[in-house]
Amino acid sequence: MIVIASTKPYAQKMLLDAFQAFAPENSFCLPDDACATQATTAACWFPDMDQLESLPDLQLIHSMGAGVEHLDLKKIEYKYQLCRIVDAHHKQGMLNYLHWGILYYQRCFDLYAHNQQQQIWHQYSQLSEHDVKVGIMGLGEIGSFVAQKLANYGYQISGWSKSSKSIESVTCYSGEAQFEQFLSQSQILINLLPLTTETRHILSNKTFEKLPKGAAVINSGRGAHLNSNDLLACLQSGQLRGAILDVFEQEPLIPEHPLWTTQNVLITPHVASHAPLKVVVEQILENDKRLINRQPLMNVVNLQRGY
Ligand code: NDP
Ligand code: OXD
Repeated sequence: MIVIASTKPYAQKMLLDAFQAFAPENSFCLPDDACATQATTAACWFPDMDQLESLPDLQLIHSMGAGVEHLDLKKIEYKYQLCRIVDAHHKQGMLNYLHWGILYYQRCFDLYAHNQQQQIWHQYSQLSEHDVKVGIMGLGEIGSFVAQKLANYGYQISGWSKSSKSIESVTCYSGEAQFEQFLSQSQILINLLPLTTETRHILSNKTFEKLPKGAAVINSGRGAHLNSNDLLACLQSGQLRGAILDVFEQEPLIPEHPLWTTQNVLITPHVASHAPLKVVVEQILENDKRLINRQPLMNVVNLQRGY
């Protein structure tokens, strides 16, 4: 039995609709239903952990997305297993979003949008993929896929991760010691890190000042990776050319936030990529089945690392 658990009304509705559409009848319930006492797995997005802790048979907390920072890992540790979604469509969706973002700068669409407001007709030179240096922070399930595909398109790709990696046609850096060298190669910096205590506010002055002057930033990791005051200052000074932001510390982004109206900032509402809901439901059901049959679970999160 799966219990659907989100404190966010939009996510609770989305999950309930998805389970109604794709799961067998009587295989899921809401936390207040009587059958929630039989739930072995919780499908979660910002769940109420106190409520979940009162369910006697619960063993598995399952994120409905790739990220798990919306969960209180301290409460999960030692008590529950934790799994997340890993999916091919999800990776492809992110590749599409990031390729669009790279082209936006590569082909100067940011400059043409600006020029249009002033009725300026000016043609910029056309860069090829080989002329564009892209740096990807995070070489996990999604980052390594994106890095490999973009390298195949002909971009000069560097990647940065915690442990060292080897990916064909991608220059791989790892750890604090190689971060600066990685940044110095990144005309377009993409963030695909998970949010942990180590990566919070990693997109700050200290990072931006090590990028080549006029670099662009695309944040499709998490909002709290970004120090938005530092971003605004670096856009103002010209250290950064622009930013594409998909994720925010508070979502939805509040109406009065200066990012909405800053020149050279392009905002999307946490849509860089979503796994299809059918896949989300199928993976959660499959993991619940494996749990009950005492088989190894898919896409287990390492609770010590926090991702
Ligand atoms: P993974 O857990 O598979 O990969 C995480 C990567 O980040 C790994 O390569 C890891 O290094 C690296 N990393 C973690 N901590 C550090 C650190 N301190 N220093 C350097 N590298 C580090 O995650 P996914 O690829 O599946 O997803 C990444 C994130 O993308 C998600 O957590 C989520 O926040 C975001 N996301 C956003 C979406 C959106 O629509 N905006 C959609 C999907 C995901 P190592 O390999 O050495 O462990
Ligand atoms: C996420 C997702 O973690 O959509 O953002 O999977």
